[in-house]
Amino acid sequence: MSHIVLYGPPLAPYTEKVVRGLGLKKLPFEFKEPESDEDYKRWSPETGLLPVIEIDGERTDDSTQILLALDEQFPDPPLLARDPSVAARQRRLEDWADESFFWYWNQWRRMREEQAEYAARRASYRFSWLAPRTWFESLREQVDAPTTAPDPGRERFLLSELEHRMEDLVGWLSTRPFFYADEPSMADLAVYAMLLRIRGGTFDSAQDLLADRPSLVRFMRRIEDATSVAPRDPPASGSPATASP
Ligand SMILES: N[C@@H](CCC(=O)N[C@@H](CS)C(=O)NCC(=O)O)C(=O)O
Repeated sequence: MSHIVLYGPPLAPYTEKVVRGLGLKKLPFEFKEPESDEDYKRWSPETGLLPVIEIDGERTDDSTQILLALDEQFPDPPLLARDPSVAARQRRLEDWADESFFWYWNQWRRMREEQAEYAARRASYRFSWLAPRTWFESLREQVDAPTTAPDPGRERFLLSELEHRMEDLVGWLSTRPFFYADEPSMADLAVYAMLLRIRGGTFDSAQDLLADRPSLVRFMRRIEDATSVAPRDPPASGSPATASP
């Protein structure tokens, strides 16, 4: 029996993908969660990114490469369909899920940061009029004064984009239990990890848009059953485990 250690932030979608892959293959593993920036550098000296897996002392980074390495060493059940054209579609979908989640997460986080910064500047500007100040401080206040408020349409735009991506998934899943196949693949694990963040509230009301799509809700349940891991929904708000997903 191989000794497997998985290093990663527990709530990150990339870690989730790998946890589910190990669950699908019924491979026991030890889990190590980073506690500092140093852990990222120590466990992943080349990129500083986690997850990283260690199989009998050999380390692999990047969730996609990790799943491919697991598939090579523990081929049953496979994480890609035997039919090469189906496998190619699964690889593309897996990549799409990782990349699109990353894009939405960055946009969403930037929007929230800008909103918080604007609110803080407005509050401090308002109260600054009460305090005595020098001409230089007065000048700086003019420069620092909050100008335009963040565009309220941005949130609506991102939510409607997320809704379109969910509609894409509904169409691609169609009536199949998993994407393009009857058995789960690495594409399903990546999509599941992305949907889990949505279900957990990372994108606020996008969780209602997901709940309104029963085929995706059932898909998530099928993955939870197939991977023998209980749902690991993230907390209702906040970041997915670290500064970046
Ligand atoms: N493409 C990589 C992305 C991994 C990644 O972005 N990991 C994040 C945590 S979810 C990370 O390590 N961030 C640390 C940093 O940005 O310094 C994968 O699929 O594993």
